[in-house]
Amino acid sequence: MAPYIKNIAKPTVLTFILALGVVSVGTVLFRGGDEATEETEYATAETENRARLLAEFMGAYDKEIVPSGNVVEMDMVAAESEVEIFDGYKTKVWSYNGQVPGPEIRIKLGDTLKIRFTNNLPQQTTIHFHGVRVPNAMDGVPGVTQEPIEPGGVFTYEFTPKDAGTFWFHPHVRSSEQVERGLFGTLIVEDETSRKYSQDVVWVIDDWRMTQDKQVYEEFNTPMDLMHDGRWGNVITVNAKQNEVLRAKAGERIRLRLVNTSNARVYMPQFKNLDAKVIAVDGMYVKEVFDFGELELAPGNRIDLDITIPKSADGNTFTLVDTFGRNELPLAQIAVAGVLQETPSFAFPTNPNVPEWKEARNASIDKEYRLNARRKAGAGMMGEIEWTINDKAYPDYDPYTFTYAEFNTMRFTNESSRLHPMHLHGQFFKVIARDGVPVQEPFFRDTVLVYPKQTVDVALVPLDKGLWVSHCHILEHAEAGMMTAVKVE
Ligand SMILES: [Cu+2]
Repeated sequence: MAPYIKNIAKPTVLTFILALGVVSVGTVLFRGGDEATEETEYATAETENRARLLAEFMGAYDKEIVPSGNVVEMDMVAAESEVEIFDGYKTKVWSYNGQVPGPEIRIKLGDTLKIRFTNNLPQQTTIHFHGVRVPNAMDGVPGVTQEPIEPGGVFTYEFTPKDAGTFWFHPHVRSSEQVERGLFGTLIVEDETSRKYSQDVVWVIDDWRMTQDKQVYEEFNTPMDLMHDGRWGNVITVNAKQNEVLRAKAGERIRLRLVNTSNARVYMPQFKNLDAKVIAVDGMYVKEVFDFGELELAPGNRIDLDITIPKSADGNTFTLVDTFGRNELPLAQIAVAGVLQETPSFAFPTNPNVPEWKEARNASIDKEYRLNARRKAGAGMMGEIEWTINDKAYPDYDPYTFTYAEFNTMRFTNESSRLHPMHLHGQFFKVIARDGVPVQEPFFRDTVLVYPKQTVDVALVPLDKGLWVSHCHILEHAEAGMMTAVKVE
């Protein structure tokens, strides 16, 4: 694997070293005494440490993608439609191409995806491709990267993904309503060299608040939703079914991709009596695989599993259960019938170049996001609340600037007593500490769950320039102001 930022990192390290010289000279000229010396030593150590952390990042992403010239073109229409989620009932939804989940788009790394999109909804909309490092103008954020697409309007999304993995897409206009009504789909970017899994399957996990007659409950952003952890529903579906079953043979090796498209519900999924290894998180391969079962799948998150069905399991059923809440909830099943004689054999796909960043603990925190809520100005005692980042509710925000291709750190400080899965567009980051205690997560993320009153420190080397929003992926919180933006330049 060629180091991705080979060309960038070397001059940048050099720049650090040059900067060091300037700092030392400046200090000697204008300040004197031990205090200044200590300060200088500290600054020197910090700068050198950051240079090493940046060097450690080299090669962490896929090699630089050269578009293959193969363009995958498709039409996509968002419109009102009906689907059968419950046997014998038609549920009114908003959907992409008449399907819920929307299309499972599969392309190969290097392919260019071109989507001619038509908005036949009664509202404005856009499409955001979650986790995909797209050119900024393709990021689908109204007022930031594009104008909203009016009812009847069209827009062409075209980009070449830079990373292989499991991604998904959804509107970024009134998303707490539009996603809940059924607007989401998946984008699978396959590796250039495919591995011979017996099956490669996506399970889209969604949570709905339905009425007795199996329709989407049409009050969105209720005061209760806003005050709590957003809209938690009463029906959980996998691929828009309540009883999704994956049929497999004993001995099969399956890549199973879990995607949480829920507005607000957090899962801690586990398989009962089935050994599954996590090979990717939020689309990106992990440094080394680990046992599945203790990783939250918060709204926006993806977890890719590598599962070998034991040869002895003919006739068995394995259930994926959610263990996040007090009661275990069954989500979907793998039903085993028959035996595959030869289990596919190959090494777990991993990315050994994910940096450990052990010394990130010694780097200072560059930016902080304080997450909180307040009553809206002029609202009464029972009035609406708004969710804030650094005391501002979107569209009011102060963008932070991150330096392109350098080591940056950021802290999410949750001052509230609610959950906030924080998502950053256009960049991957790595969690380096929780509540100030260094942690080792052997993977990058694009969304991290921040628990009440917790701080989560992350580090990133941004490689994609532009203005990128960062927001809580509890869509009701985002809709009520919990969104800001960072500039990468
Ligand atoms: Cu939130």
